[in-house]
Amino acid sequence: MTSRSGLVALIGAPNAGKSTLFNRLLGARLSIATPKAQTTRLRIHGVVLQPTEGDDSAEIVLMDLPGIFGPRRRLDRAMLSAAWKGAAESDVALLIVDARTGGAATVGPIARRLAETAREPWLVLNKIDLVARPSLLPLAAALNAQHPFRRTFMVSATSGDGTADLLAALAPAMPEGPHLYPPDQVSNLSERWLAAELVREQVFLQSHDEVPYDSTVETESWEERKDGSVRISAVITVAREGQKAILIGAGGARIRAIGMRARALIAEALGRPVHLSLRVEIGAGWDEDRRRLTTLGLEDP
Ligand SMILES: Nc1nc2c(ncn2[C@@H]2O[C@H](COP(=O)(O)OP(=O)(O)OP(=O)(O)O)[C@@H](O)[C@H]2O)c(=O)[nH]1
Ligand SMILES: [Mg+2]
Repeated sequence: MTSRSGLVALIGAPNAGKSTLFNRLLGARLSIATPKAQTTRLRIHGVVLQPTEGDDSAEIVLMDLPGIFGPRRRLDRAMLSAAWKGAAESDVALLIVDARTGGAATVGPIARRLAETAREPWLVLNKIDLVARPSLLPLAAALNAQHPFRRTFMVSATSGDGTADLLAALAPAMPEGPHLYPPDQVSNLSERWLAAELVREQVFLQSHDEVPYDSTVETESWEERKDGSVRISAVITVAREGQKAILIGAGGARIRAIGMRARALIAEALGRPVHLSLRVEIGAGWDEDRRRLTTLGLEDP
């Protein structure tokens, strides 16, 4: 019996559906996904153990990565560098393309660089539930004509269509080697991080314009209680006074709504009752501050 283990990068333009596909392949909601672009900021690992013919189960370490876009801030550059680093380290790199925008100018440069960076780039057309079937083959052919991909898949991350085939193909493509994660660990993300990310997801869903992009969330304290529940406090940092007022809302209505929804999702993820308290602080320039980005896991120390 041979043991297989490998790293699989999910790379692509913002909003292509990388995190949704990551969660679907994993069968768990580990990475936050929203309709807004540039939701993912950190590299997140998720482990899938996939049976293979004749082998032990293959360990597929999926890496969800930030989307590729034109960087403006130090935060953006750190996100971009995390994405390309993930592609370079991967055994297989999946280029996730929104099938509705596949031919668009954003995909070409990403595909070109991926062909230079990654050992084994595969093409994955996502959101096939939103396009007419006959348009998929010409799109796959056009992208393959620009950059020959070893394999091409068509999936819907939301319906799950095609995703079992993708996992079945990934397993034998993993190199031989010992597993990287102990059997009881499915992610590199700690519970503290996950809690902060689930609060940030609600900030993305419940605020608009530049507010989500100017916000970051950190878990400040974590207290396990005797009754089996956990008391968590988190701080949302924004860039300006006006953004703080927006997030708090009239009479505190918005921050209460964010807290209520995030609390329910954190409790579901942790499998135990959660008390969550949130506060909002102003940290002008946090997205340009190297030390701050390092504590957020986004810049190498
Ligand atoms: N209809 C449909 N919607 C999808 C599919 N996959 C993702 N979406 C939606 O597309 C939006 C973006 O999804 P994400 O998974 O956050 O995209 P992402 O590529 O991780 O985006 P960034 O982290 O910003 O780079 C969300 O509203 C998803 O629900 C799909 O297969 N079909
Ligand atoms: Mg994402």
